[in-house]
Amino acid sequence: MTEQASSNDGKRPTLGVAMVGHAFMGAVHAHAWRSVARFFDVPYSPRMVVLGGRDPERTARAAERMGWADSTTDWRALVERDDVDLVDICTPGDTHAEIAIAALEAGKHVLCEKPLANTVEEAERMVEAAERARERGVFAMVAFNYRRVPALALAKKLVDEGRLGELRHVRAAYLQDWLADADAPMTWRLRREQAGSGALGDIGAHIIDATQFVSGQTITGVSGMTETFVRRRPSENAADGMEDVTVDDCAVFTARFASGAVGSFEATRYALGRKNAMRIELNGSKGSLAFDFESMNELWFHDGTEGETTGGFRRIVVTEPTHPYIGAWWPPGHVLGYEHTFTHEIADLLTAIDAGTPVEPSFADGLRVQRVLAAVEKSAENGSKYIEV
Ligand code: 4PW
Repeated sequence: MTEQASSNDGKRPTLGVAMVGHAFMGAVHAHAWRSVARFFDVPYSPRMVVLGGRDPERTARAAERMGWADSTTDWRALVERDDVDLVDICTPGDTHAEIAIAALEAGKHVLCEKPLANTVEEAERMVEAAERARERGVFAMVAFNYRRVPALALAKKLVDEGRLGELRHVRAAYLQDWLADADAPMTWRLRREQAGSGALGDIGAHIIDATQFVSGQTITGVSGMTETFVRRRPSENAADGMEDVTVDDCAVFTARFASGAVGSFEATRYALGRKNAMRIELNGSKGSLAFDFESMNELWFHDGTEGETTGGFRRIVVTEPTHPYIGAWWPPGHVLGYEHTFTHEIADLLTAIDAGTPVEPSFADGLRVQRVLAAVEKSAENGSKYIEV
């Protein structure tokens, strides 16, 4: 580990950051690394030291565009660098365990994209590595960014304050449509060996984490089904121009929560017209909450204690400085976007590293989600049998 928190001319100490992967997630993480210290009073000034990728020219171009000082195709050398304090992993799931464990063993903090891994076994090894690293003051976070949507952070606050009372129903759906066209080309997200699973792990993982986070309850059992609607897709990698899709296109499952609440979950890439509709509704004995990411600055709240005359769902526009994270940004009514959730995540991570307080979501939280994903797949393979998590 380098001289982290080394002096920076009396300013905030620098924290050397390396990132592996520079596609969609890499771009949004890089954006957050660039902006976090400009808007949040974080304890470190991140220095974007090096970007890792597979192709030297593409990686160098991405580094230049995104603001990384250097680039490399050797992630092993990247995690060993003395000027790197934290490794940010934005690669497909099949590489998460190897890179994260190597980085933690090298004494680097880790931020790892979700789902944590492709299997429960990999996730368990990552948790063990994170626990060993923690004893040396090294932190690991899994990037379930939606926890840092201000409206969902507010939802959690309302639940924690008891505004919903006893939780009864959780209703969650993550709806996209980018695969609805049967001619859409093959991508790594449709290969089990790279992605682990399909819609289930990619977007179902988000609603599993988000509902557990907001409700404060863990999922204890599931019954599910999965489907692959288009089994072969155009591919440059295949001799005959077509490649088998080896993951689910959609997953539907019911769940029990530790408190006795029940939930329904749906993850699909075939909901025509829905682009990134991550929807969550919670119904309790005293009130209800509803959220849809396509209107991410809004939270709907019904206070059942108000009575019928003035009750009813009301729209909270989550842009007030008193709302979570908003104080760092714009005046009321000037809405935030997808990218801000990553800035919030990194702000919280830097604060926790400095304070030595637990980082959330931790790798253990990531493992918890991984166990639910595995249980849904097992249930689907066994005719939707109820499987305990
Ligand atoms: O993590 C998710 C991705 O893998 C994202 O938040 C949305 O769904 C956008 O792309 C996928």
